[in-house]
Amino acid sequence: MKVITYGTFDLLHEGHLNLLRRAKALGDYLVVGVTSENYDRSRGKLNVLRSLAQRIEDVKNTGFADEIIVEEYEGQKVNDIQKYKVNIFAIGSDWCGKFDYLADYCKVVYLERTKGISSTGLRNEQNPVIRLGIIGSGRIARRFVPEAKFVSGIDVQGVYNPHTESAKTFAHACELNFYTDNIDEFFAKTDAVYIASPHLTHADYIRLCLEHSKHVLCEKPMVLSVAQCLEMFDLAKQKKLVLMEAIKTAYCPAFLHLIGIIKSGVIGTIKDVDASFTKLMNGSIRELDASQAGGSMTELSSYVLLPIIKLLGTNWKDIRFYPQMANGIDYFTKAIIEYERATAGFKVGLGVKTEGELIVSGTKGYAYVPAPWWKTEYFELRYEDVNQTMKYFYKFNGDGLRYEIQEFVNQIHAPAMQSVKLCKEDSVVMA
Ligand code: C2G
Repeated sequence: MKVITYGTFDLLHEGHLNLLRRAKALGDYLVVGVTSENYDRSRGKLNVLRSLAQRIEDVKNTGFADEIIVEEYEGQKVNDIQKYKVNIFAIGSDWCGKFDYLADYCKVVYLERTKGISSTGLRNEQNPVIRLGIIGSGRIARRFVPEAKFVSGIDVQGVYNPHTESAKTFAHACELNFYTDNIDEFFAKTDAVYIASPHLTHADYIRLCLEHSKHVLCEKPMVLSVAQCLEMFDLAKQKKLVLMEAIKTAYCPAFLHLIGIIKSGVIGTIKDVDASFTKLMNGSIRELDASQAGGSMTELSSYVLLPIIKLLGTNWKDIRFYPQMANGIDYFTKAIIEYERATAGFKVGLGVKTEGELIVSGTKGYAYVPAPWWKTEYFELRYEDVNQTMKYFYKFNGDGLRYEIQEFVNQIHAPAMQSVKLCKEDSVVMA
């Protein structure tokens, strides 16, 4: 009798051991499917601590598995059961009913789950839940709170705003534990801070947070000068704290895959990167207000610079801007960047609409990412021979902020590391 079971098996514990022991006892040959990192991410498990290789090793060391396979996609179970000629599918009782559809292929058994132990519990024991506070209570902050709920190990506790009424409304709407206009009270109740205040206040808040030993995730543009950027990162390093710029695309799985695949040479040598991001805005808002550092560049250039820097590096030779100005802000800017052996260009606008696409041109072909490329969900690799076109599909869950929040949590737990997804050098060039 062949039995199959599946799981992440993160921080392998007594519950997993009991499950594997009982599954094995149902027959005489046990196949264990261990979930891949990508599959876990796609099903919303963003918090797994051990790598796939480590988790496979852990399962192997239990001695219960006769064969270990990797589970990479939804729907794989049906294929595996047929491929491995499985008689029994076994899984813990927390999944009761969810896998009844497999009964068309083999017997389905739900084994009683071991009470009082879970990977989530162990993760929280290893790393106590981070109490996060938000500075600022505007539109971005409001989208952040529900997204943070998808990431375990972090809990949004409260909000600070010198305008008490705004903080109060925000805290009630987002069901937070507290709101305050007193920064000392705010710091006493938090371990880490998300800064979502107006651009010109970022630098002072970052400094203040770091001086109070708080990790910082700061909305883009983090700061508006190279000198300030270097100062902030130096201070973070000296205090052994995490400082991260919140550019959501940089942490999004599909965007990371796009960069990785292009870097692997599938379109030849990269010769040009062209990115566009425009968002029409009206009214008396911060984005259009010169006195609050508004304008297309400060609002949107972090996004378009991201693929350029990630693909062509930070050593550009020359950069030229062609802005369209009104009321002291650039409502549209086109820029051309020259590198030693490549070029790049971008368009950003708050008062001009363009197609928001990203095109990376190489000597063998090009990558085409349709609008909105900054919420990367789909891209194509295209060649002279149209029959060679490759299409890639992904999921971009919710507002997509959960990926940057997860990276922030990971960095806090491994503070010796700097995020490779968006590092100091990238932020400095953007500044
Ligand atoms: N388990 C258990 N008792 C616990 C914890 C987990 O019996 N206290 C069982 C789960 O029910 C599952 C297995 O151990 O059968 C692995 O659990 P996880 O690592 O949490 O993996 P899970 O997300 O349940 O993966 O395709 C993946 C599978 O659908 C399930």
